Amino acid sequence: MATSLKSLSEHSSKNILDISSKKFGIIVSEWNEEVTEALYSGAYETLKQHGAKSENIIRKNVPGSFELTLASQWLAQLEEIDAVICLGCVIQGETKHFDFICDAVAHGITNVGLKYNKPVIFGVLTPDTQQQALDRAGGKHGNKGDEAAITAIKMLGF
Ligand code: DLZ
Repeated sequence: MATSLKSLSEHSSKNILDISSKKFGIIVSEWNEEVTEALYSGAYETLKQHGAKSENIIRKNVPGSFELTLASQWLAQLEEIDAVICLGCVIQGETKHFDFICDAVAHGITNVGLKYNKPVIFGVLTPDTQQQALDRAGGKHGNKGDEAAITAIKMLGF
């Protein structure tokens, strides 16, 4: 059975944080929009369920996952933003750029998080097929957007 992220209630209570005053940036890639919109819904609702205020959740779109890095920098450099969640979907069968895009985003947003000393969460699906992506965007394998939001909250409570 695949492992999944522990929910906040299963997580150590010392890491649970009042996020009502925390400000989140969520960046959504428009490629594979059906998938990324579902990831966004999951992330947004999870933040709200854990106490984030809707006015403190800032959404920005980018054309594709490759652009997540620069956009995450634009948000992370803002003093008022506490954490950034990057959502995208790169489907292996559809692009020879798969490895380039995935590597670039993974390294890029890692560097942004280190540079600005803030959580910048990798919520990018990298499946072989669209069905596998849908299965992880509100389907039978849950929603990785929820998990990205929970990861952001856990990191803020570190
Ligand atoms: C070009 C491209 C391709 C072929 N496939 C995807 C994909 O599956 N998922 C995704 O998020 N973006 C894709 N892109 C677009 C790139 O991320 C990027 O937007 C362009 O290369 C322009 O920089």
